[in-house]
Amino acid sequence: MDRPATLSKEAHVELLRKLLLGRRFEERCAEMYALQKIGGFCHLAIGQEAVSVGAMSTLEPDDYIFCSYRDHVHAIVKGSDPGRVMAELFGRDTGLSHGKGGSMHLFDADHGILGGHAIVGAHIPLATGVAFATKYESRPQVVLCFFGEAAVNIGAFHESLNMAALWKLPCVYIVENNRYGMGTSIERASAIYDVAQRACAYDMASETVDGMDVLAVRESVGRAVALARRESKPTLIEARCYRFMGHSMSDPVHGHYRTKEEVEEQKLKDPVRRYFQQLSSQGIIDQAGLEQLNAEVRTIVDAAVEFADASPEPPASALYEDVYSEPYGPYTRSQP
Ligand SMILES: Cc1ncc(C[n+]2csc(CCOP(=O)(O)OP(=O)(O)O)c2C)c(N)n1
Ligand SMILES: [Mg+2]
Repeated sequence: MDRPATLSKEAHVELLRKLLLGRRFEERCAEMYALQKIGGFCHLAIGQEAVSVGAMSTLEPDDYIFCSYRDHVHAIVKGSDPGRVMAELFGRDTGLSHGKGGSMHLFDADHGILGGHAIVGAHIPLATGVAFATKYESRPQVVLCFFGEAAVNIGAFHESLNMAALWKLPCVYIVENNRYGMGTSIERASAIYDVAQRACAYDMASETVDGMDVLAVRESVGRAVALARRESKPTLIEARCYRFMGHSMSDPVHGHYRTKEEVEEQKLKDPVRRYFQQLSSQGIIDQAGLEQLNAEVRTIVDAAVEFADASPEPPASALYEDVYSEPYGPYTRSQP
């Protein structure tokens, strides 16, 4: 793909830096999981980073995102402190959710990150509701809602898309189609494989994009975000990508549902290496520049691990905190 004129050399390098940060952060998560520093479920997005990095590069800082349990890279790229993300994974009090949410429930309202959701597709109506709220209150924010291709067969997906199209809501639905829902391929679970086609039922704009190409994702989501921001209209984007690891850290990389050859073939499209090669062929960065970026992000990841490891666990009394929410914000009714 040609380099879009709108991106400066620095902006290209920044995109590559974010891809590298996501990759190095999650490689370290895998190590920390093996060392039992991280417990519970842990789903890595290694191989899929171009979707979140490309999509988020089109946002303003106060825009909102919702995502599934495969959420570490999304949170960091949207602005969460990597140390607080790692601390959450470690179950520490300094974590984004005070160690009570864990890997699947990263939440950082200050950066517009409204979860981290473990129930497949459950956040699609929530994202639709927040898009409704921004429109209702005439606020300029848009919402990006990320989910896997297995979520498009649940009822809430269809109910949400119908309402978003009917009420013209500023929501961009981004399907991270990595071809598998745990060990079930899309061919075994879905009547149609062309996920973007689902938008036709709701007369909604849609695009299919190569989710292993960060610039292609950026362009596609950029169009959708502009449509949402200027005309308050939703879009469904299918980003075709691939996860290089197992479904979660407790699953094998290949399992019985895909072959080693398939994984190796997909790794040839590694979005991080591919973008580096693209930039290096254009003279934007060389091997030494890549090594410097890698050193920079490794320092950030090292510091995140140190911070998490040195942080205290939440006190036992925290079990009783945040169970019920206090009423707040513009919807709070005055108490009698
Ligand atoms: C409602 C619901 N049903 C089943 C599960 C168990 N489950 C966890 S992840 C997953 C697969 C989801 O696949 P996909 O949406 O493609 O996302 P990916 O893991 O590939 O990112 C399933 C079935 C769940 N969490 N929620
Ligand atoms: Mg999937």
